[in-house]
Amino acid sequence: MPIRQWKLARRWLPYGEQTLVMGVLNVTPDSFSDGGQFDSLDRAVAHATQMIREGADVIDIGGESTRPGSASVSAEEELQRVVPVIERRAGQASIPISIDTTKSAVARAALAAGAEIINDISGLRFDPLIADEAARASAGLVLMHSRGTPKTMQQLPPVNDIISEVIRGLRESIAVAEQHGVALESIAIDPGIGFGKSAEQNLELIAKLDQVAHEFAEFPLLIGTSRKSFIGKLLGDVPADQRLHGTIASTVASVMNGAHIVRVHDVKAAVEAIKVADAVRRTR
Ligand code: 7PJ
Repeated sequence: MPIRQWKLARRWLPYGEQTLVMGVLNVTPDSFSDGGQFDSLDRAVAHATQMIREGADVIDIGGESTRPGSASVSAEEELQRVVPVIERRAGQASIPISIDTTKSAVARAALAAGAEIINDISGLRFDPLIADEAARASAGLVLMHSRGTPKTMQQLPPVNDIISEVIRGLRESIAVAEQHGVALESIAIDPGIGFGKSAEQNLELIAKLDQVAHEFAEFPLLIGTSRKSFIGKLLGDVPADQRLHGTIASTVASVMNGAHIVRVHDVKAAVEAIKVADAVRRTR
């Protein structure tokens, strides 16, 4: 288990020995329904601070809900949501901030405000100019596999070999990133749990994550299972707020199968589970 380094805009992040935890910070009106702009800004910053206290290694800030079935948001609206939070948080710079966006204009503003990673759930399919922004800032770039758009992905005809499809899609995304001048050491890959996959295929991806890890051995492997609907389904259609223990099980399974970074909402629980999983992994 060699320690390797992921190149971000202003630092190198070691990975491979301890699994890294990426805490999710949604700055969308649905997550902060009441109050005005100022109130949601304060709440978002406080939430980030709490996740850092709980042991998060990266904060992933998103201003567009990319949940399957969701509508898109304009770049201006997305910017107004995320930039003030990044500015406030990056001012206290302790851990790197990631911007969860598929738009190059949002990525550019977020990097200027202090973000060090771009997390693109479309793997450069929606706006390839994201790669130019990553290259210019030498930022980290997460390339996630997805099919269709958030609006259409659950209606797409299923592919029959999901492992091959994820490997093919990620190779294509990496090639586009390279063409735009992104350094390979800045790229992380993600199989995109829940994005255009059936519940069974999500389980298959976790179960065979070692195959994906093996194919992309030179890249950090990120995975996000947190509160996703395949967990709800396994537990008897429970809502998102009752998926914590299922999330922990899928997170630990992912870590044992080669994930280097896990994207979660519940940082404290994930950090504790991963400390134990990492200790077992190191003893192997
Ligand atoms: C993911 C993400 C994921 C990465 C979302 C949700 C949906 N970014 N953004 N990987 N999921 N890299 O959190 O339920 O799995 S949004």
